[in-house]
Amino acid sequence: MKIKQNQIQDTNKINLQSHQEKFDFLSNSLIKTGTDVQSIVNKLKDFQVAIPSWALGAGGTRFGRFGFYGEPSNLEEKIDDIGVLHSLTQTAGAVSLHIPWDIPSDYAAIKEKADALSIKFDAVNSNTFQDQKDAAESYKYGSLSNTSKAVREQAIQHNLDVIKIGDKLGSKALTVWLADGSCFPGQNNFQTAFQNTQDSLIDIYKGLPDDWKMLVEYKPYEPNFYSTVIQDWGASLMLANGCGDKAYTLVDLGHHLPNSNIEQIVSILQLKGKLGGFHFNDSKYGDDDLTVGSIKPYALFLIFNELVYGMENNPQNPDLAWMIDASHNVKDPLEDLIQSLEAIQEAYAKALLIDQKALKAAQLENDVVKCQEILQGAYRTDVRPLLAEARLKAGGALSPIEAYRSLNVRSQLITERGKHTVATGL
Ligand code: AOS
Ligand code: ZN
Ligand code: ZN
Ligand code: ZN
Repeated sequence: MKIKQNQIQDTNKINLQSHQEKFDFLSNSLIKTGTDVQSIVNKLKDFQVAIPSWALGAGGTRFGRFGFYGEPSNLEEKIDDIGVLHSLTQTAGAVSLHIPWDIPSDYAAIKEKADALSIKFDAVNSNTFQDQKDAAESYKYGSLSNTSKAVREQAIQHNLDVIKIGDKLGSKALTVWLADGSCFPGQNNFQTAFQNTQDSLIDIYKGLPDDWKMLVEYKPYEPNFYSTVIQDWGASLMLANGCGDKAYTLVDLGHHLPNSNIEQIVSILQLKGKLGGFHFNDSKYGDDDLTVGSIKPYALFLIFNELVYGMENNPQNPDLAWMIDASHNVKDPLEDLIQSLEAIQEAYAKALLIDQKALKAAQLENDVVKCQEILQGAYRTDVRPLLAEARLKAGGALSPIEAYRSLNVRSQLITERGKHTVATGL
């Protein structure tokens, strides 16, 4: 399944005139307020978000899983699916692989396929939260933090293997997310678990190529429900600092206790040059992994406000690895990812509309009302014509969901792959 340029252009024809009217109206009114519309459109065009290889099939919960027809059942098909997303949205130009779910059988062939679809290999993810077939040691009681040296060594070696696999594909970062922790008070010695994790991460770090980054993800709970070794950004930052300059904190939006001020975390990490990566999703309760922007779009906008500020003012912070970390229980995964990509671009565009100079001035005058007006003025603008314009310029669809449906992508995938396929993943 591959979408051709002329198919996209055909679907765009129906909406072209109304898009032009909407875009002209918006850009004329923005230009009057001194906004550089072209530069915003260009920034949107350049913004690429990695799709994780495990988000292309239906997820599930411990209560069950409802499959989705025509799911990709191997890495080639997963990359094909991302190709579909990228050709429609022009925003999904990268894949984030999960090892061992996605070990390529033929590296040259996979690279060629990804190249042909303009897809890059972003951060690679290790997995020490599941026992692998024929593994000598079990991660039941932890991996990098385990009290057993043999378990820790196995987990370290797995991460080193993941780096080697990623290196062959052109990845430049390793994301480490640990399920390590404890389910009951007294089960673990917090200090021993943390120190073991630090020492193990240092061993992995030693195997990191010079131009690579290590991204340390944190999460307050689940699957362990009493304590998690890397519970928050503070723990992640300490571990990253303990490793060295190439180690950074990774923020997953779903990995905070309720009402955490994520935008502030993001801001301070950038100030310290230590924000390395981002997992987008949305949630009402915890790590719900729902469609980006579906529950708390204003919070997402405030986070993007800090990201935009950081990208402009914090040269000490590197370029970030952007990824969607979502799970799909009831939606077509590809439609869900299209919605997420749209929500990310929308929040980014609104943040780019913020008049930073005026905001600074209002802050210096302690004009609290004005500060709020500036943020909310940007937030309340309907920026969708800017997104559509960026997609149009890049060769994408004016309305990706409409195009996906009118091109009957899912039914073609079912015809090609059959109904009862299962994607490897969560
Ligand atoms: C788990 O909760 C984390 O969000 C991870 O980033 C990710 O979902 C996992 O590593 C899947 O491989
Ligand atoms: Zn994540
Ligand atoms: Zn998560
Ligand atoms: Zn998540």
